Order: sequence, then structure tokens, then C-alpha cells
Amino acid sequence: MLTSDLFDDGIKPAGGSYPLQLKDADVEYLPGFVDHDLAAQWFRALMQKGAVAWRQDSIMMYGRKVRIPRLNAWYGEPGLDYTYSGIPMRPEPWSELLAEIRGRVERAAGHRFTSALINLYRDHTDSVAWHADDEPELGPEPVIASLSLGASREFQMRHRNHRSNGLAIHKIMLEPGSLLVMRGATQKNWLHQVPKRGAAAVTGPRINITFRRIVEA
Ligand SMILES: O=C(O)CCC(=O)C(=O)O
Ligand SMILES: [Mn+2]
Repeated sequence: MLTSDLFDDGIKPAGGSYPLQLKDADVEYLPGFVDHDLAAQWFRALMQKGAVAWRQDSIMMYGRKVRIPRLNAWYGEPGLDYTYSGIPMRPEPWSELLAEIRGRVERAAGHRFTSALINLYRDHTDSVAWHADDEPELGPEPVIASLSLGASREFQMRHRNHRSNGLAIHKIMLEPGSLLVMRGATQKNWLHQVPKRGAAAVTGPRINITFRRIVEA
């Protein structure tokens, strides 16, 4: 039996599902994973004071401590610690809403997740730089399901060898209520980022939740 059969409840996202045509990658975009009303409801609930355990971490860059340009929070099963960009994270326990969202994401992706990294891009100057979700805790071919809420932001992907093989940077606007599912060799072969933008290009704050599965070592 396919893993997806375990979750198949016959409900398909209304907006359909589109594979991105990327060499050496497996990426699927579900623009209407949830409708705009539910996406707005989740966004408002998560933006309430105290709803998410936001923190602003610092990383070392060229020998100096620099604050990362976004807030984040790590949720997951107790005991599943995780290191992100060299930042050790101890998971917060799932809130009722995050547990509900996780269940829906699992059914759409056909995959179980233990953990979620939540990012808050407060405005157009917040961003995440080129990286892959390839921490050893995630195993060799991780499935990453990325839910977007709030303002749309441009998500970019580039092949690790894009200069030598002439592949263009792939750009996609991640809309509120959309789910982007990356699988297989995607993290091994591609990097992704959410770049800073001009004020006019971003309508407000955005929350992104990437669901991940930590595999026991
Ligand atoms: O905000 C996004 O769409 C991507 C976030 C991301 O890449 C990450 O948290 O690892
Ligand atoms: Mn990432």
C-alpha cells in the first residue's frame, strides 16, 4: 500500500496540484490547499499575542553575531531537538490549532510530520537566504511541506550547479492558503530562498510553516 493511501480521505484541494518542472527535483504546488477564508482565519489566530512562541535568533557571520531577519518558532514532539543554521532548537508542544493544521497538511502530503518550523516575515525587509533543508536530522530524502499564510512572497529555487548547467532561477509567488511540497532529491540538488523586496511588492506580514519529519539517529 502506498503511504498516501493511509491518508486518502477523498478530499482533494480545490485549487489543484501542480508539479514544478525542475530537473533533479520533486516539487508540487497546491495553491488552494485551504481557501482564502480559512487561511485568513489561521493567520489571524497565529498572529494573536502569545499564540506562537516567537524568538529572534542570532547566527555568527564573519565572526560577528547577527540577528536573523525574521522571527521563528519550533514545534514538535518532545525530545526531538533540532539544529537550524547552527541554532539549537528545543520544540514547543503543539498548540491545538497547530496540531489541527498539521493533520490537514499530513493528509494532503500523504506523509507524517513530527515537527514544524514557523517563520514570521514581519515586513518586506525580512527574508531567508539561500539554503536547503538538508540537516542530518531530516534523513537523506526529506519531505518538506510548506504552508503559506498572510502576504504572498516570492520563493526562489536554484540548482546547486546552476552556473555550470545553465539552469535559471525558478521563481514562484507563494499565495496564502498554498502548500508547497518538496520531496526526494530536491534538498540535495536545489537551494531555496525568500528574498527581501521593496515595500511596494509586499502587502504585509507573512507566516510560513514548514512541516518536517525528524528521523531518529
Ligand atoms: O518562507 C518560506 O517560504 C520558506 C522558509 C524556509 O525555507 C525554511 O524555513 O526553511
Ligand atoms: Mn527552507
